[in-house]
Amino acid sequence: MSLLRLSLSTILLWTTTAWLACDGGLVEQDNACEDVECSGHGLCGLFDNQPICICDSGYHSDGLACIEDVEEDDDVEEEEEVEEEDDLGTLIFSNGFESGDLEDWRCSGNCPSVVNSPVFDGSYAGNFVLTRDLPTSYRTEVVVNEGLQFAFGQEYCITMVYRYEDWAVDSDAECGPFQIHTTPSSWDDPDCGTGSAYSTAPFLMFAQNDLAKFITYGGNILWEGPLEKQQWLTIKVHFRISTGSDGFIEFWKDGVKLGRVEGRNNAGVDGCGEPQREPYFKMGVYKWNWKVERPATDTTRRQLYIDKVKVYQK
Ligand SMILES: [Ca+2]
Repeated sequence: MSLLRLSLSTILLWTTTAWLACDGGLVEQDNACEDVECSGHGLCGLFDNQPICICDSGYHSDGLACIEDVEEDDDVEEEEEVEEEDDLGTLIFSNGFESGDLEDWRCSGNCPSVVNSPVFDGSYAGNFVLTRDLPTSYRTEVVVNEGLQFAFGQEYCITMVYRYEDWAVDSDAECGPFQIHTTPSSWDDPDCGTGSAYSTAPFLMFAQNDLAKFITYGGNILWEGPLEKQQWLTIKVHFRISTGSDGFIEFWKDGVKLGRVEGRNNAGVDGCGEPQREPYFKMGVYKWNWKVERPATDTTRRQLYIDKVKVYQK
């Protein structure tokens, strides 16, 4: 079967928390999904403040219908290909924590630490720990100090290495090891409100239960597989962010190409109708349900290591 779709558990998550940008952009439009039945094969969720169908596995959305997948899907290539030593482009950012500190990074929430064991490359790696009793109970992330944004219409490659360390199975999901975060113009507009301004991310990685997932714009799961702990994992993403039809995203894990999706992958306007600015790179752990006390699971700790982050422009 081709493109994997959102699981039922993720659908429930969507409807209860509206993880529109992996950033808690809760949109209160309870009526928007009224009378939307999704052909009986999915559930309605909000996306760019509009109802869409989040279809069951084996189905994909077509308007407000859920259509059964066929083996051949023009949008997605799922053949496994061994990564070629291709031209990644011009290196525009590289950090493997080799300064021994966070000199290239600015913390969002709690700061990670820099450790000398385990490392994938060189002498140091970033150690991202999130526990519920930290000053920020839901976020240990960093962004690039000088800013790292992705121009619309431009091709980039991101490569990075990460390692889930302490990651008990939890039905309550989180972003990690990275997300490409939208930049709504209305972010700081008090008339709009931060939550309302967000829209769905171009792509991000996500963990839930015992699965790791690579999720693209609109909530499509481009890849999901076992959440492999205590081993270094390598990913590469080749992409063009676009508010039009010429966007694409390709994803490799451990040298194996796992999918490609084409088309629009960033909203043209934010949740308050203002133009979107270029999205930016953010990495670490973001577990939005820990923002508030929820009757969820008893998991209290997340830890991952990150090393050898590189960004290329093609
Ligand atoms: Ca390193």
